[in-house]
Amino acid sequence: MAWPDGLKFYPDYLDAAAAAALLEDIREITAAAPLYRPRMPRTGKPLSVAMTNCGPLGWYTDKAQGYRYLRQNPHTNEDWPPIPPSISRIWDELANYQAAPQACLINYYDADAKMGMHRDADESALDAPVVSISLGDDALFRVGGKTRKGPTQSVRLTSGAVVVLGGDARQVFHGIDRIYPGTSKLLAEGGRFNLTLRRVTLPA
Ligand code: MD3
Ligand code: FE
Repeated sequence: MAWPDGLKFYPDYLDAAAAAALLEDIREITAAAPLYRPRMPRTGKPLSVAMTNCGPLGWYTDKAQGYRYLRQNPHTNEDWPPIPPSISRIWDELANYQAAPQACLINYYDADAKMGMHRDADESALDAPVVSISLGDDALFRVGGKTRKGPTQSVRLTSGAVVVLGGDARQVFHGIDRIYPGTSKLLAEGGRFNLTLRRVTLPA
């Protein structure tokens, strides 16, 4: 089975020094906008992944209002921290899009966290790619097609890997089946960060 059209995989995009520098920037962001446990719409069931954001918009979910993008962090009532150059440069290098990213969702996976198969559909700018950056422990990423049925394939995402999901791949089902604890020494506490850079609204 071939990769979905528009999925580009860069396994070793960041070297160890670049990954460490990016992690320092993530530490500053999580100091200002601490990781929280998002909750599913309606049920209020917590996700196993902890999240925060940087950028003008942040992806958020809670029981009462469900999935949406917010200009301010409901936990601090402040703007989300800005996207640092260590992150925005990766969009500039790979996204091939005429406008800047508006949201950088920061996911943190501990040894037991996973993310079920889903599509990212809360953005209007579906012509823009999503750029994903992995740091820390390896993860088993699963990608399918545009419907929930049908074949899937899996790839192990290692620290420093970048995936660009554009074109048809922008709307495919995907998820994280598991983390491989202890496979990276980058995070002292273990686990994995994944950053996804997103354009939310259509550029003017
Ligand atoms: C394919 N994150 O935050 S990144 C997410 O590793 C998300 O944390 C996973 O799925 C993670 O929504 C996977 C790879 C990825 C991200 C966004 C996509 C794949 C995608 C959007 C559309 C299609
Ligand atoms: Fe996703």
